[in-house]
This record gives sequence, C-alpha cells and structure tokens, in this order.
Amino acid sequence: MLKIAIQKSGRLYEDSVKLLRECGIELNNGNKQLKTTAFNFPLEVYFLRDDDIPQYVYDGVADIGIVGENVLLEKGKDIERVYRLGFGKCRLSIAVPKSGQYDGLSDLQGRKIATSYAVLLRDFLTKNNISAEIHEISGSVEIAPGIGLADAICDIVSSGSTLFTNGLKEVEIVLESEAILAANKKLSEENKSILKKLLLRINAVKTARNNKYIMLNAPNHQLQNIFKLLPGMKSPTVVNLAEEGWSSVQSVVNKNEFWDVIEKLKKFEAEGIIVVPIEKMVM
Ligand code: PRT
Ligand code: ZN
Repeated sequence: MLKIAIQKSGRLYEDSVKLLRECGIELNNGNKQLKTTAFNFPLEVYFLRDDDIPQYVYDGVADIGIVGENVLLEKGKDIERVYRLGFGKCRLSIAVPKSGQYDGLSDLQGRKIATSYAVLLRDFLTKNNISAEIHEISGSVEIAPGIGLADAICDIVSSGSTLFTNGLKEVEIVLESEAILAANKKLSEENKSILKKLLLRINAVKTARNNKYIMLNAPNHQLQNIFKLLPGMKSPTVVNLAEEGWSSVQSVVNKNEFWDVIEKLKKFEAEGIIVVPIEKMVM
C-alpha cells in the first residue's frame, strides 16, 4: 500500500484530488476524513497541512506527497522530486512599496525584508551578495511595509492583485514554483512498483491535457504538407474518402501550437476540421 499526503484544504487540494480521480483512483472523502483508502488502487491518502507534507514524506509516515515547490525547498528535506504536476503555479517574489524608487537588487542592501520564506530568501540574497535583514513572519506578510515593519517583502504571488491592493510592486523573482509530486528516498520495492503505476497514469493524464485529437479532410496532393504539420504519436491515420482524390486525416496536436497549426492547415486546403479533447494518452 502506497501512502500519499495531499493538502487538506487550500489551493492545492482540489487539483490534487482531481488528478487522482483522473488517474481512475476513487476516493471516499465525502465527510472530509483525515485519512482515506482508495477503492480500486493500493493507495492510502492522508490530508495534511501543506507545511507538514515534506516532513511526513521525509520521515516515511507518507511515502509520497503533493506539495508546492516553494514549501518543499523552504523546508529543505532530503526527499526526491519525482514529477512536476503543472498546477499551483506561482512565484516567490520580492516586492517593495509602489511609490518608492527601485533600480535593482543593490537597493535592498541593508534593508529589512519580511517573509515566511526565510531560507529561500537568504539563499537568494547570498547568491546576489546582498546583505539585508530578514524578518520572519508567518502570515499577512504583504502588510509589513504599510505598518512600518519592513522596507520590502518576499512572498508568493500569482495574479499580483494582493500586492497591488497593498500598494506594492513586484521587483525580483526568487523562485518559479508549481505543485510537485515528491517521494521518500527509501521506498520499499512494492511501493516503488505502485508509484511506477501511478506515474504511468499521471503521465497519461498530463499528456492528454496537453494534446487534442484532430480530424480533417484534405485533397491528396496536400497530404505530405499536412503530415509535416501533424506528425502525431507515430504517424497520422489516413483513410480514403468516398470522393476521389480526397482523404481524411486523424492525428494529435499540442494544445499550445493548436491555433497556429489550424491556420496552416487551412492554407493547405484542409476542410471539415474537428478537434476533440483526449481523456488519456499513453505514449
Ligand atoms: O492550510 P495550509 O497550511 O495547508 O495552506 P496554506 O494557507 O499555507 O497554503 P495555500 O493553500 O494558500 O497555498 C498552497 C500552495 O499553493 C502554496 O504553497 C503555493 O505553492 C501554491 N500557490 C499558488 C499559492 C498561490 N498560488 C497564492 N496566490 N499560495 C499562496 N498564494 C497567496 C499568497 O500568499 C498571497 O497572499 O495568494 C496571495 C497572492 O495571490 P495573488 O493572486 O493576489 O497574487
Ligand atoms: Zn501552509
């Protein structure tokens, strides 16, 4: 049985549960227990505060965990980063009052910076040869400059609206973060093999999310051009249409290149283009 720790509530909770569900793992967490066992996969799920997850995984109380990279690196536990999950994206940034002047890192020399991420901030300042006073606080960091507690802050930013509301501007990025699947370094052979199965499923879900299935009709003289645009997993599927000289092409396309590819397909006389989401994709 593999034990996974995920956030009990908060910004990573829903995406973590959704990922497990999309991996076909059914949980019964209707009444928000702290621990549950999957019905159809050898997985036990612990619901914890995100700050505690690295320690639990390090101690082996949980075998794996889903946690923000910011928390993982701040806690500095010797655990393995297994998979970047692509959700919970944010950055750990330094911000200063909007009204003040900021010309570069040297402006932070000798200043006081409030943060809940003292380890990451200290590393960043040391790497950049800045000596500043770090004032560690556990929450409401963004109000520190306004109440005269610090000259700057170092905190998590995503949309930037919290900084804006508090009269601050983002001036340096310390870390780009996202949710990470992390694992204890000494998993049993049995758990290594369950993790491998889980990773195959996670990969199938993530790859499917990044791709779309595309079907179109095209005149045969354009097929070679279209194949170059749509190489697919191995190569595109091609079926003759009843109308002489035309074929139907089926393939996959990366969602980030999607509109670009569609425009080019139109130039190559593609018609009747249908695009559908993919549920799972195993390469
Ligand atoms: O209760 P528990 O301790 O488990 O949760 P928590 O309150 O400590 O963490 P939570 O749920 O807020 O965040 C969990 C993880 O989500 C973080 O460790 C990050 O990896 C990630 N994440 C992604 C964020 C944000 N986006 C985010 N915007 N974590 C926090 N914020 C906060 C930030 O601290 C600031 O107060 O949101 C505010 C800024 O947001 P914007 O959109 O206004 O810039
Ligand atoms: Zn927390």
